[in-house]
Formats: sequence, C-alpha cells, structure tokens
Amino acid sequence: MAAAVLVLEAAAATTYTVGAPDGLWDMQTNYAEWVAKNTFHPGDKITFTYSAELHDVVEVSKAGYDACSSANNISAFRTGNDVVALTAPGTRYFLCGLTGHCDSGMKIRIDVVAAAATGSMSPAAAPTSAAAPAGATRMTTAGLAVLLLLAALHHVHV
Ligand SMILES: [Cu+2]
Repeated sequence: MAAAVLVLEAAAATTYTVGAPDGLWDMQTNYAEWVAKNTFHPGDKITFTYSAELHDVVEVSKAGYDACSSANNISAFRTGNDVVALTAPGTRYFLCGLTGHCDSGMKIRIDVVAAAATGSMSPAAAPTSAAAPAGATRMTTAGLAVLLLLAALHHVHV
C-alpha cells in the first residue's frame, strides 16, 4: 500500500499553460510573477498558447535571454500551441522572436528543480527527500490506523 501511494505521487506530472490562468504567451503577462507561483519538476510540461500570427517561441541560452537575442537559438516553435517537456533539472530560457517583443518583456525563465523521487520511481528513494513523502507518510499512517481499527472491529488478522 505504501509503495503504491509513493509511486503514484512520483509519477504525477503537471502541464502548465504559460501565463495561465490570468494571461497567456502575450505582451501583457508578467512572467517573473507567473513562474514564482509555480514549481517545475522534471517530467512536467509547459504549453505556450498564442496566436501564431502574432508571436512565436524560441528557446535560447542564458546569454540569448539576457540580450533578447534568438540568433543562437536552441529550438524554435511556431504552431501557437507548443508543448515543451521539462526533462531534467536546470534552467530553460524562452523568448518571443518577433522584433521588440522580448524587449517588452516577452521572455520567460523556467527553473526546473528535482522533485521528491526524481530520476528513479523507486519508492525506496522517496522517504529521504523532503516534499511529497511527508504527506505520503501521513497518509500511510492514517491508512494503517484504519486497517488496524477495521481488523480489531471485525476480529480478522491483518
Ligand atoms: Cu511576441
């Protein structure tokens, strides 16, 4: 039972729509504010949703991000519904490649931090790390208490 709970938590990945729910990939959204509200882990995905006629998405290096330059881009997206997988811990940088948009603030920096049971889905690795396992442990303890209570009530062996 404990193992099942931990595996489910480790496997839970989130897809974030950039800027949502208050904004999107546009010229108005404050991306520093938006990223501060979310925590990104390996396995999560981010979706850039926008009008392909108005914007695009370019993944760049830190230098490109700082300079608002997409000259040496890592990759470029322009469908208007671009899903980017955050596969590993580290920092990813994206900007809009249209003239002037990045300078107007259309750039985003995503810090991908290791999750509780990153890398291995092994339940054995989870209890040593901080975030999710605390809740999982409480759940397991509660579950065990219920089982013991039921067992006592029904005079059956656990
Ligand atoms: Cu743009």
